[in-house]
Amino acid sequence: MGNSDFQRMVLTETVLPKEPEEIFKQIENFKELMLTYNSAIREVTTKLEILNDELSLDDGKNPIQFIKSRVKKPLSIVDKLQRLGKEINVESIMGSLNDVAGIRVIASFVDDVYKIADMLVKQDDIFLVEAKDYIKNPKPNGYRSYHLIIEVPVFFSQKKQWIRVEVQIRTVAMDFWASLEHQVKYKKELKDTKEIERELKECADTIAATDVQMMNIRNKIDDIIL
Ligand code: 0O2
Repeated sequence: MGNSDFQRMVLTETVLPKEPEEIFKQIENFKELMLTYNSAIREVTTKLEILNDELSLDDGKNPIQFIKSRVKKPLSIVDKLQRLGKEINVESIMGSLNDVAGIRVIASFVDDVYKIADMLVKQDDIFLVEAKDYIKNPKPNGYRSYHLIIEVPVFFSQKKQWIRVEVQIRTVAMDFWASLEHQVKYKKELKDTKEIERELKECADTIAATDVQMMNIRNKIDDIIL
């Protein structure tokens, strides 16, 4: 994400500070905020990588397949704040948005999703704001994933700041499904999506059953090996 996006946004009609000094102040504040969110992502990613390495020492298996992360794009931030009827400024971003820093953890098996979530929130420098279990309670469209909103302390030379990070944890199969379904939501050219939605729901249920079956097979293999 480029700061130039934000500069363009500030200088166009989206956000209209009155004075040039105000424009530069906003750009500087925004750059600092994005650095903070990036730092929070790095911290949480490192925590997850350490957990993954430690767990793989036990049995040579990695509960985490891979980790993706992103900081929300400036225009998406503005869109969301406007939808929420909030002002467009740093305080609003920090106070109203949970997902400016987003991490997606792709786990091997369903029980790994819970293991990873549990180990992360147990750490004493993590504050759990909210957990949503869309695996036990899937969305009506079939979406499954485990969501955490956490706060982590980010240390700078002069201050410590608690920063919110959204962590989505799901299996490879759930992630595959969500990527395709996301396109249906955001592709405006797609008009009549009823049949696609029905098929996606069917796939989501098949995937959920397969995920459980795969976990059971892994358990059987483990029992034989032990
Ligand atoms: P994007 O483009 O992925 O960032 P909130 O974010 O708290 O205002 P909500 O609905 O209370 O919104 O939070 P929730 O349900 O935890 O969903 C947050 C994110 O989860 C979404 O962010 C998506 O990334 C993902 N998600 C939730 N539901 C679905 C779904 O039905 N399908 C897919 N593919 N992803 C979903 P954004 O900002 O909506 O989208």
